[in-house]
Amino acid sequence: GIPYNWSDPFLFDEQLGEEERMISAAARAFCQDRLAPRVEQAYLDEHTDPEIFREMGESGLLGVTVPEEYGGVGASYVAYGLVAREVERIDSGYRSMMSVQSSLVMFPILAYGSEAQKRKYLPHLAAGTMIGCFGLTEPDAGSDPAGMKTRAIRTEGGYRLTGSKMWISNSPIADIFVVWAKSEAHGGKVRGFILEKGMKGLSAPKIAGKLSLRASITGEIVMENVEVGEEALLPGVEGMGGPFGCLNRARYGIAWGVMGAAEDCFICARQYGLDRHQFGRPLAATQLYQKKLADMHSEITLGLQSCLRVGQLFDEGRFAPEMISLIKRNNCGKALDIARMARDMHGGNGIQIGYHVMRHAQNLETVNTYEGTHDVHALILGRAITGLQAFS
Ligand code: TGC
Ligand code: FAD
Repeated sequence: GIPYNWSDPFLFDEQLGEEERMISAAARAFCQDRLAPRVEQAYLDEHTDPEIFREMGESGLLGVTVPEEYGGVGASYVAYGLVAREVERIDSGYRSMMSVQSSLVMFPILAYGSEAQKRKYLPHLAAGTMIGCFGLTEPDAGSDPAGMKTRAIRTEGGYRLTGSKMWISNSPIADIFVVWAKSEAHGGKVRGFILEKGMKGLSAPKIAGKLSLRASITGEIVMENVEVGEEALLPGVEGMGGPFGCLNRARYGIAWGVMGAAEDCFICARQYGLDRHQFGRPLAATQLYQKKLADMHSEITLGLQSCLRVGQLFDEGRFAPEMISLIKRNNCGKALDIARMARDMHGGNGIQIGYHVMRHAQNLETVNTYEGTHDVHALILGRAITGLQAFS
C-alpha cells in the first residue's frame, strides 16, 4: 500500500495529462493572485468589474476548448473543467462570468456560426475585450424554455425581434447578446441570433438586490422591435437542440466548478477546526467535527472523479446529456450541503465575509437552480431510467 494523502486521496493529479496539469496550475495562480484579493469587496458592493474579462482573456481562461485559430486555447474539456474548478474555488460568480463567455457565447458561435461570425467575434471574446451573454430564460419560461414568447419576424433585409429575457448573466455589461427566439420564417422553430449593444430597441437593465452571486452582474434583455440583418442569424442550428447544446457544455463546467467551491469550504473548515479550541481541545478533535469533515472529503473526492470521467468521455465524443445532468445535479447539491455544513462548523465567525463559507453557500443556492434546477435534472434522469416523461 501507500500512505493516504488527504489532500489528493485518489491520486487525482496523476490522472491528468501534462497540458491539463499546466493549465490547471496557471489558472490557480491567476485566481489566487488576481481574483481572490478583490472578491470580498466586489461581493459586498454587488459590483462586477468588466476588467476581469480582459484579465481572464490575457491569462487564457476564456474559450479554453475553442481552437487557437479563433483566439482560444484549443485544449480539452477536462482542461476547461479544471479551469472552472479553480475559478469557482474563489467565487461562483466569477466562474459564471467565465462559463457564460466560453460555453454559452463562444461555443454557439463556433458550433453554429458562419465563418464571418466566427472571425468577427471569437478573437475578441477570447481576449475578453468583448463581453457576451446568453438569453434563453424569460419571465414566464424558466425550467420550460420551449415556452418562450420571444419572436423573430421576417423583414425585408432580415428579422425583427420582440420579447424579454430574464436572469441573464453579464447582460448589463455585454457587448453582444446570443438570444433564442421563435422564428416565424422558420415554421416557429427556435433560432439563435447575435445582437449587438446599441441596437435600436435593445436594452439590458440590471437586476439589483441579489443575495447570491453578487460578484456577477445579472440583468434582463428587453427587445422592442429590434431590427437585425440576415447576418445576425446563427445559420447552423434550428430547434431547442441549439440552446441545449450550449447548456451541455456549461452544465458540465458547473459540475467541476462547484467542487472547487466545496474544496475551499472543506479546507477552511478543516483549518478552523484545528485552530479553534473549545472545552480545552481543538474542535477537530471531536467526533462530530471529524464526521462532518469525512463526509465533505468523501463527496468532493467522488464528485471530482465523476467530473474527470465525464470529461474524458466528452473529449472522446462519447457523452450523453444525461451524464451531465447526473454530475451537475449531484455535485451542485453536494456542494451546497458542504458549504452550509462548513458555515455551521465556523460558528458565529461563519457568517462573516472574511471566512468565505457563507458567501459560497449563498452563491451555491443560485448554482443549484440555474442551468436546470436540481429537480429538473432529477426528471431528466427519471425519464432516461423509466422511459416516462414527468415534466408535464
Ligand atoms: P425535450 O423534448 O427533452 O427536447 C427538445 C429538443 O431538444 C433536444 N435536447 C437536447 N439536445 C442536446 N442536448 C440536450 N441536453 C438536450 N435536451 C433536449 C431534444 O433532442 C429535442 O430535439 P428535437 O430535435 O427532437 O426537437 O425538451 P423539453 O421541452 O421537454 O424540455 C425538457 C427539459 C426540462 C429537460 C428542458 O427544457 C430543460 O433542461 N430545462 C431547464 C432549463 C435550463 O437549463 N435553462 C438554463 C438557462 S441558461 C442559464 O441558466 C445560464 S446560467 C449560466 C451562468 O451564469 O453560469
Ligand atoms: P421555475 O422554472 O419557475 O421553477 C421553480 C421551482 O419549480 C423549482 O424548484 C423547479 O425545480 C420547480 N419545477 C419547475 N418545473 C417543474 C416540474 N415539471 N416538476 C417539478 N418541479 C418543477 N438564464 C439564461 O438564459 N441565461 C443566463 O445567463 C442565466 N443566468 C442566471 C443567473 C442567475 C443569478 C439566476 C438566478 C438565473 C439565471 N438564469 C439564466 C435563469 C435560470 O436558468 C433559471 O432561473 C432556471 O432555469 C429556473 O427557472 P425559473 O427561475 O423560472 O424557475
